[in-house]
Amino acid sequence: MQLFNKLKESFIKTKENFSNKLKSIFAFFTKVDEDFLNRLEESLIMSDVSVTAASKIREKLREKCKYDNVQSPDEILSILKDIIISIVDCEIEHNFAEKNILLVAGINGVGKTTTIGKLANFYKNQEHKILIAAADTFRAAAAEQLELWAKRAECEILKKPEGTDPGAVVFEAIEKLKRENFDFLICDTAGRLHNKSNLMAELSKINRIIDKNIDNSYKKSTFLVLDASTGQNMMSQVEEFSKILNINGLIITKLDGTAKGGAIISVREKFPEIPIKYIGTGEQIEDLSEFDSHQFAGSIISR
Ligand SMILES: Nc1nc2c(ncn2[C@@H]2O[C@H](COP(=O)(O)OP(=O)(O)OP(=O)(O)O)[C@@H](O)[C@H]2O)c(=O)[nH]1
Ligand SMILES: [Mg+2]
Repeated sequence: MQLFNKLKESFIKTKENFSNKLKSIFAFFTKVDEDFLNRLEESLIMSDVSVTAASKIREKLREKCKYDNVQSPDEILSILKDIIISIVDCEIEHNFAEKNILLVAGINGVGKTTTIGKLANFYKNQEHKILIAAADTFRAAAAEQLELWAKRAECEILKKPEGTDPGAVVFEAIEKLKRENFDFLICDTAGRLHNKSNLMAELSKINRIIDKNIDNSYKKSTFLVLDASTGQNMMSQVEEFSKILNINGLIITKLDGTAKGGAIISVREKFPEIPIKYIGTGEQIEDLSEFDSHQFAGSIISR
């Protein structure tokens, strides 16, 4: 319950944004007609829901209301909530593999390093033995920032001097992972290099090194971190990184500070095959939650 309240708080700006718009639609409400559906669609689009997703929601709502002869605003909201759940729903993974490698990618400043600290803490609390690899060797002090997180989470880190080949860091970390029997290796990566093609080439190389040096007794997952405050821009980031990486999950950060949480619906509608694994709801180590579609929809849709 406490967690749910905390999550609700994190979505407060998105919720305000949504509910203010819904209120103004329902102020003129008489029945579910074209005028009402148009207004609802518009207000979704103004809440960072993509045009495609908004029109899908509108059509589903129209069908359902016609079929069930729905009239009251409360019934409509409850249907709207279910439609949103059906779009954003993803499975939560309750059991982790015995040996895991997580590659964490994303553009600069989205929250990769912070999220790795939170993830390490999250897995550590479930009695797993964690190693973090500081494969962002480009930005000055990146490894030191990660080291602070490793200290907070009380887990080991492998770091090398600035400018070291990040592939070499990851290679060494994999050796250590095998030798010392860690349950998780989490690799931080750079968000910015000299230019974008360098960044993508470096990530591809790190990715290849991981694939070459593990057998299938390891479960490798590639997570893309996205900053919710960039709204629908998240979609082009998924597209870009998908060109070079097989992304297994998304982590959406900074939901606590933005009204653009509606963009989550757009992302899930556009990339239904890529689940949202975690959400970031603040700057502290415990501000990470597994993404839960019911909680998300319940937090943003209410009167
Ligand atoms: N409010 C809030 N801030 C966050 C969250 N996650 C990260 N931040 C902040 O975002 C800023 C950037 O975080 P980093 O973890 O350094 O981001 P990064 O992706 O590693 O950045 P680069 O290494 O430069 O590419 C920091 O000030 C974090 O405290 C979140 O969920 N909520
Ligand atoms: Mg970083």
